[in-house]
Formats: sequence, structure tokens, C-alpha cells
Amino acid sequence: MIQLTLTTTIGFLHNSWMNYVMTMEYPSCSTDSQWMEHAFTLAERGRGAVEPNPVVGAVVLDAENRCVGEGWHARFGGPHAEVHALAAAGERARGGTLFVTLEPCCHFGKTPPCTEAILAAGVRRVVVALHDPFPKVAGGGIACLRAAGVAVEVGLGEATAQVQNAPYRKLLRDGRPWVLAKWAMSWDGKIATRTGDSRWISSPESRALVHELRGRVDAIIVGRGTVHRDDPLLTARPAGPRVATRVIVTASGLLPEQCQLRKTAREYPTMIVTTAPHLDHLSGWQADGAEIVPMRTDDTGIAIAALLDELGQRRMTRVLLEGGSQLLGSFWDTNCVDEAWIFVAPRLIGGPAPTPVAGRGVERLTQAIRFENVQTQTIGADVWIRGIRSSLPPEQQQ
Ligand code: AOF
Ligand code: ZN
Repeated sequence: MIQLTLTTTIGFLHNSWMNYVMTMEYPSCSTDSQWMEHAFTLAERGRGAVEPNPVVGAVVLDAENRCVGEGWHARFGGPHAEVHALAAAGERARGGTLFVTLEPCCHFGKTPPCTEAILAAGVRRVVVALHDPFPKVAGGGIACLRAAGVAVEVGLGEATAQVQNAPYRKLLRDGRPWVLAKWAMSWDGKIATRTGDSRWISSPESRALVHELRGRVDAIIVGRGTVHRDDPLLTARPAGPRVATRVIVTASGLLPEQCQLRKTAREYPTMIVTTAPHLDHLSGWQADGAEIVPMRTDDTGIAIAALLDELGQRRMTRVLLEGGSQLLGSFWDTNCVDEAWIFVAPRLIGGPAPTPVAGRGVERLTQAIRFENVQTQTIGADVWIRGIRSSLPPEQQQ
């Protein structure tokens, strides 16, 4: 009897302590939009670890609208966001609400359908930000929950959800990865001095952020000129959740015989994209561990569209374009840049020094494609600017 009372008391104390910890751990928001915002933040934790899957976040509220569980899709092949969040909530999910950034799946993939877990948990209401375009889901998850009597609301935070999973959506839609172009430049828009000195334009804080990004993308792409000029290693330091393939684009097949990329071609995946007549130039690289991939050309050099098709076939979801200006120009001229990250450093270089994007360019300002979703932030001494290329034709952009 005493034993039982003691156990019950300890159980009670344990439960209240757990509740205390839980209230400390989970945020308290007052609106549906704030809960969805929190789910978007959770989803980001999977970036770089889940691709080619989408990043997804989920929050569970109990019947009194207190947060009792949260989760995110944390690794490719692992449980989905809803499953983690519902497991954390346990019985407290019954009669509650689930916020999820993407339509719950209704198919058996590497894991069982999330719709089954939601129905088993007894959730009364599900708020979804975005339809899942994956053909095996595509509205089926929402229909399944509604058919079982769950109140499903779709579209809260849809614009944010579209941007958050733009790479996933692009790979599904076009079979090509999302291209993020990044450069650092001085206040007068130069990426090096007139003698080619480029180390370093941006601050250590900006460079650390780029390493963080490198550890979450499928490929890092550079042109031949960058290999000659900078002798880059193109790895993430420290390593992130993903090891990017280093892609070197050289239509002429010319590359230095000695360089860091070649020395490390067995340690980090290295792919050289060239044209069929120049494959022979690269036999030494191949012997040292690089993969040589022939590609067709167009009037800009290597056909960028064909390169992106190749990377998409490998199910690469997001790739980082690090330059130089010739390659960036080719990507830009062929409308193949989706997003740009620019670090503007408070230095003035002057003179006939290179700018970030060469290529053909446009003749008139009305033809210049604009960026949307523009965000700016200071980082170290620099300003970090991000934006997504408008999908509208120039005449419809404001
Ligand atoms: C969800 N919640 O957190 C995610 C979903 O390969 P699998 O089995 O992991 O399934 C991948 C597909 O599941 C992916 O293409 C997308 O349709 C969906 N991802 N769905 O309900 C999640 N990550
Ligand atoms: Zn699922």
C-alpha cells in the first residue's frame, strides 16, 4: 500500500515535472499562423538531410490548444514529421489539432502512410500549408482524412511553404535541381581585383555561412576559370549532413594538372563535365578518381539545360553555383538560376576588375529579370542579400 502510494506520488511528481519541462520546451503561440510559422522553423532542421524528399515540420496541440508535440522529417528514409510529432504527443493528441507544412502522405513508401498515424492518434483538426505534388499523394492525403471525418484546412502559409519546398517541387516538376548562385562582392560590385586577387572579399562570418550551405547541397558547381584562379577545395568545413559532388564545367577539357580538387578526388565526389572531343585530356583526372561526363554544347558553351537534366537524373535537389562570372553568365542567360545569395562587403576595389555575372546580358532594363522574396540581413561586416528569380516575364514584373 505504502509502496503503491509512493510510486503514485513519484509518478505524479514525475508527470508534473515532465509537464513543466514540456511547457519550457514547446513555444506558446496564440494564432494558427504562429503555429504554422513554428512548423516552418522545425521543417528547416531537415534541410540537407532529407533530399530528394521535402522538408516538413509538424506541431500537435491538445484539445485545449496547448502544444504537446512537435516534429520534423529529419533524414531521408526516416519517419515523417507528423509521426515524430504524434509520438511526442501520445494520448494528448486525441481531440487536438495537427499543423503540418505539407499534405500528409497516404501511401506506403519507405514508411507507412502518415494519414494512418493521424487517424490512430484521434486528431480532430488538421491544418495543412501546401498540397503535396508527389503523384502518389497529390490530394489523396487530404481526401483520406476528410473521408474519415477529420476537419482539414488547406492553405495557411501556402506562399511560405511553396518557397520552402521550391527545390523539391522543381525536381518533381522539371526533373532538374534548384540552382542557388552565390557570390561575394565589394561595394562597387567587383568579385576580385584587376590582378585576380579574391581572397577574401567577404567577412569570416559570411564565409562560415557559405560552408554551412555547402554542407546541405547536392552539388557545388564551378567553371574552369575558377579552378585555375582560386584552386578551390569546394568542401564544407566543418562537414554538414550532406557531401556535395564537386562539379567542374570545362567545355575545352583544360584543367590544371596539379590542384586541390584533383588531389582530393578520391575523398570527395568530383565530376568533370566536358565535351566529347576533349574527354582524352582528362584521363589523368579519371585515374585520380574523378568522374568524367560528356555533355552537349550550345552557343554559351556546355549546354546548361543538359547539365541540369543530368544532375536531376541523379536526383540532385539543390545545387550551389559558386562561379566564376563566365559560368554564372551562361546560367543567367539561359534562365537557369533560381535563387541568389549575395554578400556585399564594405570595400571598394575600383579599376577594370571582374563583376559577378558575365555572359550576354540584356540590352534594355525592361528585359532584366527581377528577384522576389528579397531578404537582407547584416552578417559580420557584410550585408547578405537573398532573393528568388521571378518566374514572371519581365514585362509583368513590378
Ligand atoms: C509527409 N510528411 O514529413 C514527408 C512527406 O520515401 P518516403 O517513404 O519517405 O516518402 C517520400 C514521400 O513522402 C515524398 O515524396 C513526399 O511525397 C512525402 N513526404 N510526407 O506526410 C513528411 N517528408
Ligand atoms: Zn508521411
